[in-house]
Amino acid sequence: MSEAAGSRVTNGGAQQVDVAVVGAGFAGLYLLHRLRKAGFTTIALEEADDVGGTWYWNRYPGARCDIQTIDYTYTFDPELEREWKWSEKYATQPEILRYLGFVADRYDLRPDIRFNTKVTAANWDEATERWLLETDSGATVSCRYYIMATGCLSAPKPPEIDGVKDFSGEVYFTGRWPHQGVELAGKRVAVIGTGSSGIQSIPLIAEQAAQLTVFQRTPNFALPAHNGPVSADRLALLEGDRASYREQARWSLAGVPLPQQTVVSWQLSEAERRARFEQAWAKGDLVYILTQLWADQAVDVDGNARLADLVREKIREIVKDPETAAALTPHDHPFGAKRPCLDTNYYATYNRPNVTLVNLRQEPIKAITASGITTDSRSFDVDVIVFATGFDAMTGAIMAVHPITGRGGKSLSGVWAHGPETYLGLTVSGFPNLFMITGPGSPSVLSNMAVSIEQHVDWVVDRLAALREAGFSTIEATETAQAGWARHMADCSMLTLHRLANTWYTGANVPGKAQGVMPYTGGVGPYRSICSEVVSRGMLGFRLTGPNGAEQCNDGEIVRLQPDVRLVLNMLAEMNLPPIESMGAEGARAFVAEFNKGRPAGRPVGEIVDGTLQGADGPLPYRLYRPATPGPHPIVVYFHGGGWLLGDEQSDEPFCRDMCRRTGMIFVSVGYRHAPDHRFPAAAEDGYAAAGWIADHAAELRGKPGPVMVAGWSAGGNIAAVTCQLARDRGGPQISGQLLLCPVTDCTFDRSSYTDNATGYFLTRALMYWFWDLYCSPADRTDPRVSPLRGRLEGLPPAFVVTCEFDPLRDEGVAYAEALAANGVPVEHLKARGHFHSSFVMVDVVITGVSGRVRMAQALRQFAGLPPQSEEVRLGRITSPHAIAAE
Ligand code: NA7
Repeated sequence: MSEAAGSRVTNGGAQQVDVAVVGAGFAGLYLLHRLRKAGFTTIALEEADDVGGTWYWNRYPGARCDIQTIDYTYTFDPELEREWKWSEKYATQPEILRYLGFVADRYDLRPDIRFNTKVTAANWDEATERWLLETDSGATVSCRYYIMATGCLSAPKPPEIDGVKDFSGEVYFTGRWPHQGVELAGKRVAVIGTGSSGIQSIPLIAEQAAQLTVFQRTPNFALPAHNGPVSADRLALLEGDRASYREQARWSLAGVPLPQQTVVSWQLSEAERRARFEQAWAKGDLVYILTQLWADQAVDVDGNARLADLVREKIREIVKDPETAAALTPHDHPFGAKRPCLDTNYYATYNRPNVTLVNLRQEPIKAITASGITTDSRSFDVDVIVFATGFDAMTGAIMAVHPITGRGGKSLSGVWAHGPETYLGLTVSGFPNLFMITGPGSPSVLSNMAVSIEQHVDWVVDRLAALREAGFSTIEATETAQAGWARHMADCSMLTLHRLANTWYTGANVPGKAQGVMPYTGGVGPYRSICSEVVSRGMLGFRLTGPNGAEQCNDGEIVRLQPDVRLVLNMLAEMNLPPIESMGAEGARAFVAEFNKGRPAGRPVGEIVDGTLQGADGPLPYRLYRPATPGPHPIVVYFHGGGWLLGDEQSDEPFCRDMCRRTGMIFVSVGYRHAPDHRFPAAAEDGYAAAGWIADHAAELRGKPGPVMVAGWSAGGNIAAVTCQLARDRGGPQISGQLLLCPVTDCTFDRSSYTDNATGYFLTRALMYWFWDLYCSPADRTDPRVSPLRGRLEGLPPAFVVTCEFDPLRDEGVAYAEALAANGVPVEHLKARGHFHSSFVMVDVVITGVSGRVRMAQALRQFAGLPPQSEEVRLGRITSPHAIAAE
């Protein structure tokens, strides 16, 4: 045991340091190095007698990393990278442990680590603004900052099975495997658990044991690791340009430099999908197969099922006994929603004569007895029981290991009783100067941990140095910021399928634990940019205080946009486009056409027909989208967006296709005339004429005769609203409902959404001014045919109005919905939080728009007097949190 350089021991006996760290694994070691370089006095407290963390404890046979080791490594020092060569694609536990020991020695970290020391309590002292730590050795530590580098999988889960104490044989836990190894030769061994630890160890245990019985509760997806030397192509990539390789990893989604897939599964033929899958299967790379097959594999149940089915086929091919194969085949969770495992001969092990699989779903364990394990239907006498039953993940090591008491005597376990709440996964409101590395709310276990650890550590140490520089002594997340982060976390997790599985990611593996997706699912790169944004916005969401009453607090939420909207807007910002209004009408049209060209048209519908209808002053083109189901279908007359100037009957094709599929209705998108050649009221009169023509020709269009519905986005929403008023006043056509998506409804620009969202959300105030100028002279603007809010609103068809939070048009849409309701029109209003003007029509990229479109489709079906469609019911269910996918 040694004392941190520069630290002091006071009269009370507590060792005084600037920063105390718990844990000497990957995170703790790098923290020590960075803190020391930044000039902080530091000590790390470590329960084990050596460095290594997870890799110190998990010594079971076959323990390896499941991210390729050239990626699962420190990158902060190119010299270190040059000095250490990994021997395998996936290093074994002993090699990783040697590496961490090498790092500790190379940077002379051991003098600042107090081994064999467990923290037993941590208390925030308001008066001194310091944390006081108690330890099992009796020594105490006083520190300004307290950092938990405790790892995500360090607190093993108790076995939860009666009778373990009665067992007369040997008991081992994979997470606490004896250092001297275990002699299994000739023994009858039971393994309980088939997560990564079970799947890695079972093949090796089977080779040694006389008889191995595996007790499986839930089958897991496993993929061959194809371990061996580091793959030559990856190595070449790394060595070709190490700095850029590492930088790409830092900005990637999972912390491994792989591109983002754009092709979705239904755009590929079955043969193409199979070829991609076979290539991935042969690669033996978890991150590759989790991200590189098709873009919808991790976000869409159908896209995921296409991949999961192929993995299931492989299991059936490898395992000879069909009953065993069936038991080993997962059906209760999407592929990747639970962490898939990398294996070496796992499935083939069940073809060995000395291996038996017991399916606990059919015969649950009743108890452990003196001689072995008893299930509902059998007893198994064994000499050894290996528990590979996992961990109280993410919060276990932080919360359960020792009481942490923050401001006002509040305990962390009390505050987290209903689930962990953090700001950025790094801090907790009410716990000043406490940090967590890879805590709940950080990308951590859904990423390459090495990359996430380095990012967290750099961010925290840089902040501590900046606080010192600015003369602040405390830092604490605000409640607003923390609540905002929880909302953002929930928004992100709605995008993935993790919420559809019961896993240690969600806390479901520990009886009684609060449930919810704990890691940040928004990706490593986006997370990194958010952390940087917190700093660039003056430590947004943190309260900083210092001596003599110094205080700074920029309160607020760091991400208010939906996560995919944020990505789209960042991408658009990076394109540095000139303002659309500066392009001129022709230039703007060409730009929009080019922009749309790059986007997929959308999923197939039954039929697409182009034709011509009669407008107010001559023929107009239309495009009709017909569902694949038998007709005749109700008809929706659709008006595209584009400020009365841009777009055409094809420009909202992804939205029309999507809505056609969801509603089971015909969508007829009208190519109305555009400004500036055709100014007000051309578009309005065309809209009205088109609705009449379509209603009159419903049978010819193979639609259902009778009332039609109207729908439109933006200026198209304006035309749809106006059409309803004109139809009422001019004696038809009959309109049974209106869907107004971000409609233009009025000609005043003084509502706050015009100011709040004037720039930065693609549709700008300046662009709207330009549209208005080209379409409509000031004298005409109060005409209800362009400002329907100024028209008579009684007697209009029921409406579904959608407004988006970050849209200049938001407040006039809100005003229209309210005015309709005030005039007795049945109105449903969707106020889309975190969305922008284009959210719902960017079908291919703004996935969080799905639930809104589900509601729009339901509304249209209701207008048409139809029951909710079964697909909607399904989509409605899968978008509700914590539902289990039963497909
Ligand atoms: P995991 O992945 O949590 O796996 C634990 C396994 O143990 C899993 O199959 C569990 O089944 C099973 N288990 C847990 N408790 C019981 C009881 N009481 N009875 C029967 N079976 C039980 O932990 P690992 O250590 O394998 O892996 C953790 C991570 O480390 C891994 O994801 C990688 O990231 C590295 P269940 O699924 O809960 O039905």
